[in-house]
Amino acid sequence: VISETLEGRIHNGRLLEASFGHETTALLDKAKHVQIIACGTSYHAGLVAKYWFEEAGISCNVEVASEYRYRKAVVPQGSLLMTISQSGETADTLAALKGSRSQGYIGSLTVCNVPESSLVRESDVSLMTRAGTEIGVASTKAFTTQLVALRLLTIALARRNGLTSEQEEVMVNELDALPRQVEVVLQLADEIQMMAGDFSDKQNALFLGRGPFYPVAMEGALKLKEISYIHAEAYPAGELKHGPLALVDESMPVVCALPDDPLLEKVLSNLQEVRARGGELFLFSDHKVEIDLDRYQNLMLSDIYPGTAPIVYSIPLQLLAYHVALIKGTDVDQPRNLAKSVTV
Ligand code: F1P
Repeated sequence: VISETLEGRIHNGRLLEASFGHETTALLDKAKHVQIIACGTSYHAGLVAKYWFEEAGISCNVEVASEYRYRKAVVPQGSLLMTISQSGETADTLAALKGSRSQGYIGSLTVCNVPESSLVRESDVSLMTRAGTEIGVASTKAFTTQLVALRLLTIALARRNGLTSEQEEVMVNELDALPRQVEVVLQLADEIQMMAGDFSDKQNALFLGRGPFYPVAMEGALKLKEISYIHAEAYPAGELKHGPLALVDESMPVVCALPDDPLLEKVLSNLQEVRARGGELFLFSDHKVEIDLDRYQNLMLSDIYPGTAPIVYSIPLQLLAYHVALIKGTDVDQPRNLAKSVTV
């Protein structure tokens, strides 16, 4: 087992490049296809990575381990199995990895937070997220660090497909700017607390997103469910008209991240549909985005880079769930019915 850290090469506190050891690099170089397997929050991190890997020209599928382990998967030639897990002990993910041995994968790589875990022991190479101890049952910092790890992997994979040194520098600089951007988002806590007040009497909430912000919306909905017990669902914004719109009325809060990206106009038109049915909008938008809607609450985020925007926009959604839970008086660290590691 090759255990590597993910800082890349750091000089004077600056990330200079994303570099992995030669065993990891050799495995990444051979991979024609990536199959990601994970559960819960880690699965959502994998879904974000799918968008990133595909942008880099690498084909990728993502599946929950609890299904994959029982399926007779047909594995394309040259496939790399990638597992993602905070604990490294999730029984479904571990079983999927063990079962994959006879399926013809070129190797297995895990993105994990616990060096001495079973998943790390059972994988060919492992990348440690080093998020520290997750005290709460609901993953938060494990999620953001998993995304950082997956972004570094995206750089490594993109190199094979002709990533220029200028493009690589942009991607590395985006990661380097993350700590400062996260600090700024954390300063929105008071405003997010105010927003959270409007959720405490709600039974349901809808989270919308497009592109990599769809899995970000899934993660926002999961956090709200896990710690505040409000029923929350995420939908790709374009699917709204295929069913969930029937649920939207004045009592339905709709949460949406609005980064400055190519799908923005489409998302805004989906939000018009929500407003036309009286749905209450809670938005987190890039400061450059012009919002032409009749009523909404919005918090603005500035100078967020496109490559790392899914990481930054996850944080206000985590904070929203946290403040709703505090207002409702639920235990944010120990939600009912949930275990930190699901080992059975
Ligand atoms: C997967 C997971 C977590 C969730 C909870 C139950 O764990 O679904 O995402 O927050 O703790 O387990 P892991 O494989 O990432 O440790």
